[in-house]
Amino acid sequence: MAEHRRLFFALWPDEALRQQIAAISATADWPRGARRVPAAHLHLTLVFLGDVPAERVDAVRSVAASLRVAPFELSLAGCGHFPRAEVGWLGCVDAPPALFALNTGLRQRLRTQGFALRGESFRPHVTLARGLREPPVLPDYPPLHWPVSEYVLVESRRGRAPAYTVIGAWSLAP
Ligand code: 2AM
Repeated sequence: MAEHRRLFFALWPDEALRQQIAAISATADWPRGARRVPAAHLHLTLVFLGDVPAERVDAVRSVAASLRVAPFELSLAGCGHFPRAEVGWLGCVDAPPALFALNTGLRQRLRTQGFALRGESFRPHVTLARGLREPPVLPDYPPLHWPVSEYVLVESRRGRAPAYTVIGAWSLAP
């Protein structure tokens, strides 16, 4: 069978922000069975591609390189729950148009290149835990400031503990 790689585009917080998010997650009251996302894996998914034939990864990189979006700032606040996926997350309040431009720009270009993407709407969030049947209960926390200057392409390897590897990064430019 042809080799495939499981890929997604994401925003990857820097170490300081990751530690802030991890600290919130560490003090939450998680029910039994919830699987917390390790600090090193915390991210905001932009577009999930799923399994991509290895020979098409260069086309994915070209799509990323063809996009021009200016740097922007995010504010993480509050929390929420996707009941079907059973994930609990930190929300993104007043997300700027540039974030949606990045999502739409990537999706449109990927589709033009023949990549099949699901039609789901984009709800920016940072997943904190999986296997969660009920909404998370987090401590109160002040909004987290996230200056975004790049987006990344990530490979996800399945296993008992999934492993994420950043395999490409592109700078946002005014
Ligand atoms: P999440 O952002 O809600 O956690 C890698 O699996 C990343 O892609 C995860 O962050 C995950 O969701 C996101 N993702 C989006 N759609 C997915 C899907 N159909 N299957 C697996 N992961 C998906």
